[in-house]
Amino acid sequence: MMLGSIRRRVALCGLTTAVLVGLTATGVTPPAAATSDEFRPQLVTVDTPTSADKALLQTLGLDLTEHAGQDYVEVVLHNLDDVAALATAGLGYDVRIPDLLAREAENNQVNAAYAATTVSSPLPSGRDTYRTLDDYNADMAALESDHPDLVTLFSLPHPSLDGKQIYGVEIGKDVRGPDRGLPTFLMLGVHHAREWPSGEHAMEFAVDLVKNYGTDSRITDLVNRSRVVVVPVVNVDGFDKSRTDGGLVDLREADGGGTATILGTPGNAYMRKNCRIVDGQDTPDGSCALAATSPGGYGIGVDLNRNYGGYWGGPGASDLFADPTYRGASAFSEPETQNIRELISGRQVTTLITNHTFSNLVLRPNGAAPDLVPGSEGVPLGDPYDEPALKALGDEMAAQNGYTSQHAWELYDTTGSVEDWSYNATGGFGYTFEIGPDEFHPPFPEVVDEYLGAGQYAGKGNREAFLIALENAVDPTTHSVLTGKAPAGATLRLRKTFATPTWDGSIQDSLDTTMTVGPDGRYTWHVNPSTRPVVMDRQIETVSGEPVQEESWTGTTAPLQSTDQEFTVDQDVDLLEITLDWPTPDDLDLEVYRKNADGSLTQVGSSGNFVTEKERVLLQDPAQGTYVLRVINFASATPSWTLTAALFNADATTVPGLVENWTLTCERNGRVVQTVPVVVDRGQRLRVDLTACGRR
Ligand code: 0X9
Ligand code: ZN
Repeated sequence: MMLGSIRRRVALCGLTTAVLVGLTATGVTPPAAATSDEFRPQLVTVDTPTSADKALLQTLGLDLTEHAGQDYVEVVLHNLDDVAALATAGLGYDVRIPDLLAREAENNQVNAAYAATTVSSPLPSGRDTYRTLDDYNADMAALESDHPDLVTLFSLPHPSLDGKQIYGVEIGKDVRGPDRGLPTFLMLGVHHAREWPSGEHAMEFAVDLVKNYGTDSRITDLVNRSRVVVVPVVNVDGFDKSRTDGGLVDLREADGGGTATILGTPGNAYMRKNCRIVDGQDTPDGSCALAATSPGGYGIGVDLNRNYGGYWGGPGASDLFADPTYRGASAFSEPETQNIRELISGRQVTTLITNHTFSNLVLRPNGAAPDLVPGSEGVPLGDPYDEPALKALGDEMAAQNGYTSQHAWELYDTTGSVEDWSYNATGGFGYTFEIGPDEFHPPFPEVVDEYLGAGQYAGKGNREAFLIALENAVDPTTHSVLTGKAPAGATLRLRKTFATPTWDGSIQDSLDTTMTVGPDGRYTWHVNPSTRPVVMDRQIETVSGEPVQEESWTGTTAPLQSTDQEFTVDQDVDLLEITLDWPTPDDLDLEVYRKNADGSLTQVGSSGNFVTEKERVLLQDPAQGTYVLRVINFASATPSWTLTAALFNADATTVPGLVENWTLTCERNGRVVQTVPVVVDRGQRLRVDLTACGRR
């Protein structure tokens, strides 16, 4: 198994840079002459008979697909550097699609012929061609205007880098009415520009639900019991470029037969990433279309499915801008991933499907193998706490679409993907569907059949798999339910703030969702469990016996102030445990820092429980040196506290995990009237009566 470090591209230069159109701070510069415009992107099958070969392949910075087996991995070669990288590494390959742009032209012909002879396809929408971005937006707007009680169209909070609005639809009974606490099912498409069927399947599912609502009893029931949110195109800039700029353009023609020497700008049909043109710089609105990339659309951008916060910065994501899996300058650096983060943080998404192409796979978290050790945690990742349930649902969906259900890491590691973040931050189940057997956007008739389970996919469609995912989203045994009495019309809010582990540290996450109590003065709220899977108990080293050293301090800290206490670790031990305790119901938090040689501080742990719970930070194999233990007072009083640092040696056992709570508030007329910490497990139905909220 490959270990932790970020893989580096060995060959970079030559053609890649020669055909890049540079974007300066002031705008677009003209294209440079290409040294070799004959090379067309290819899909090749690289021989990797041993795991060492696979590991080597992963170090080359190539555009790997999910399509792989025991002894091969399919790879897109975008330029001569890629060819050279394989040759230098001594890896052999067979060419499967020798000219992806020619294949593009061929598919376009098939698509045109299908559209010409098809009045209405059997898809829910009847469409007979791939949508453009405008088509998606028009179709979503039409769904809303044709079914205003069932569908709302919404824009995501952040426009794309190129300045485009990004839209989604929400489907539910009485969708314009107040949120009554139903679970959200989220369906995403087109994180990767070239993966057109991923948007089609998402959009068709939306149309399917709307079209069959009221006539199909299964769909009617599911829609009545949920809110379904569909964002068919997350990466609008990349998709637009891939969808509309696929052909080769002869610049000599554009130049009126003039002086331009290159044969053409490369088509962007095989672009993967977003439209970050210069790393760290905003993309001037409207300039994405002008930014040429390498043949196939390879050079620029951030891989949005490496930019989410879950284990961001770890293996299977590159720190080099030019690489196909570039993770971005920081977790959530891109507006497109911020959109999805805010969407998920503001709702109770109990299940999500994120669609990709290709390889006929149903992938479940995590993206990185369980034996890998994130720097931030110091212990192996292990399987997710919910692995048996995640596997069972993955297998059930795969039985419908005929895909292979497996761990996301089984082919290669990834970090920073959407469901690795969402599952670890919210506990909601998430899956990647890799649609299609063998190419990124096959002839459209295949998309039709694979959605429905018809033709060559007879009985094996995604429609049924999606419905099973939606059934899981509404099934109370797979999430948690809060229920009770509360004043009619009151707003209930669930909040939680915590640190989500990245590979080498953490990011601050905040979940904040609301619902409105119905006129009968009762509520039922479908929510994710209060304790995140990442902090649930698991097998690691744990404290045994008495501490080998222990030190305690007492003090007081004024409201909104903090107090620092230094502690030195001067021996090799297995665990450093820091606890903070106080006698009154106040809210003190604890942060732990490592003091660097230059006196600066690096945070190594934190604990921010609710009022009633005391704080504890546990550090595995603490490095020798000085630590700063920071007591922070969020309360209005000035409580006295006891801080204890203890060093332990450990045995391998199951560590009881942390228990986390939601903070449930009941608000009337914008004022918080009642606050209750709520601990609720998966599958649990908990009664919380908020009667005090009704009193004046
Ligand atoms: O690499 C990806 O982002 C996905 N494959 S693709 O060929 N469509 O690019 C797979 C992501 C699966 N991994 C995780 N979900 N962790
Ligand atoms: Zn993808």
